[in-house]
Amino acid sequence: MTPIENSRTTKHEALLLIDLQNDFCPGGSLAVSEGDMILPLINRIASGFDIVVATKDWHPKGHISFASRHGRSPFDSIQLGNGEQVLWPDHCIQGETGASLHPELDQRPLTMVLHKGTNSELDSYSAFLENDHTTPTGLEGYLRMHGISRVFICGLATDVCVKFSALDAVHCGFETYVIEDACRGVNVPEGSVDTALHDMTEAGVRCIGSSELRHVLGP
Ligand code: VGL
Ligand code: ZN
Repeated sequence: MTPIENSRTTKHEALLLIDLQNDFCPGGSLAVSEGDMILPLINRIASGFDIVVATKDWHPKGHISFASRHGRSPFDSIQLGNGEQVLWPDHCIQGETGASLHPELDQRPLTMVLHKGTNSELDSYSAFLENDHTTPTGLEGYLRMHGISRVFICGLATDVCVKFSALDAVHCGFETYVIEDACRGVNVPEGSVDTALHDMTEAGVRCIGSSELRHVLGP
């Protein structure tokens, strides 16, 4: 019997959709400029993959990354046990509307939804490891179980969770692509998105445009 081939991607490729949540889109508490504009493109890309993981930043109230917990202003940074922690406005609180996936995201292609940042005392930017760079989220095991060797990453925010996810993907040994035009960044301070793209490229991440995904999107 011939194998059933119903996808344009190979069996070894997965798509990671990072933090496409209301709070990171215009109107949200940590809105990324144009964060919602990438959703139509992401929906087109996702429909071509068999394995699609959506991550959700999913913080308890009073999370250690919230400026309000420390009586500080958003975007200040402080020293914590694991190094520098940027302080953010309260965002993506478990079960609240701000933490929901954006309504324009087509959820039908999703094969897994991963919640991260759930420990009130530890932040988690990367989809693979929490910010102690040790505690696994389980994503690596999920991808390996499905025989994945190549990952494509897009979403929010280029200079925070997309960046740390891509760096860890490389460290885990995945061939790693970031689809630049399917990402948007916080860009505080100004220039952070360019620095992130540079750092990712240095580390072995391939930063590409969605037009290079012809095998997924069609001609
Ligand atoms: C993120 C800041 C704080 C992100 C998450 O998803 O990029 N940024 N928490
Ligand atoms: Zn967060």
